[in-house]
Amino acid sequence: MKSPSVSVILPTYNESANIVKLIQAVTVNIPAGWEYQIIVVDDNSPDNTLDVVSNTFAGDSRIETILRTEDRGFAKSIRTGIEHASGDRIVVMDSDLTHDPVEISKLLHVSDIYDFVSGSRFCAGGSMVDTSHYLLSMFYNWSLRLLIHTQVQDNLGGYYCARREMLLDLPMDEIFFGYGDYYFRLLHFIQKKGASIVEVPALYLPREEGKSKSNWGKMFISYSVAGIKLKWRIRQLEL
Ligand SMILES: Nc1nc2c(ncn2[C@@H]2O[C@H](COP(=O)(O)OP(=O)(O)O)[C@@H](O)[C@H]2O)c(=O)[nH]1
Ligand SMILES: [Mg+2]
Repeated sequence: MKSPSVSVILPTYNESANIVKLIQAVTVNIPAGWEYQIIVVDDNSPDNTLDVVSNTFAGDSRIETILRTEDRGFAKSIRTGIEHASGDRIVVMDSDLTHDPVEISKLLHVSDIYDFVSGSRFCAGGSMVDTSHYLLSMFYNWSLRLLIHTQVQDNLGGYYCARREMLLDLPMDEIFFGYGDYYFRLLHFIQKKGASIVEVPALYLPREEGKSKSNWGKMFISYSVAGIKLKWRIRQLEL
């Protein structure tokens, strides 16, 4: 019988100080019996993240790199990774070690039953080490849920496992643009499709090395605009 397989997508921008530790941690957390592929999708990081990966894991064909130089961006990188992937399941996670690879086996296990499994900070047992970030995100998630009526509590987490075929069948152009806002568009279109979604608790850790590219003020505005645009789009599609 064919072994189950997973592709882990790691979008990177200037993560040379985190990426090796992350790939090693992902590798040890893939359950026995699973085939895997780790795809680092990099937007031409000036800190040479991709060279660090290629040099450290040279000769290991399970670790793949994709260099993007055009039409760059976080959500578009994730789309590139998904379209390149060959595993039956896809895991997407940030590359700064905020998403703990220790959750991978749980995500994979639950994805035997559900089409989409979201590692959530806000369901029972989920949390975030950075309390102010946690509270702000929680407030923001309430507002988002009021606006777009997603069925999950964490609409901005971005740590998930899904069936590849289900993801590829989504309207990708409607979803994969922008930054973390792509995640609530993804959840909306999965929900609309009638696929099964479940949240499992996850603890989000502080970024280990380097700096976040997010700016709270800008993010607040751009995510709010993205939420309103999605609401508008939902109305158009329902007409
Ligand atoms: N490929 C790609 N990855 C990005 C880009 N911006 C951020 N990332 C990666 O996306 C993840 C989340 O970014 P981060 O700066 O930590 O944002 P935060 O978690 O919202 O504070 C990290 O793995 C980054 O390296 C981008 O433009 N392109
Ligand atoms: Mg981060």
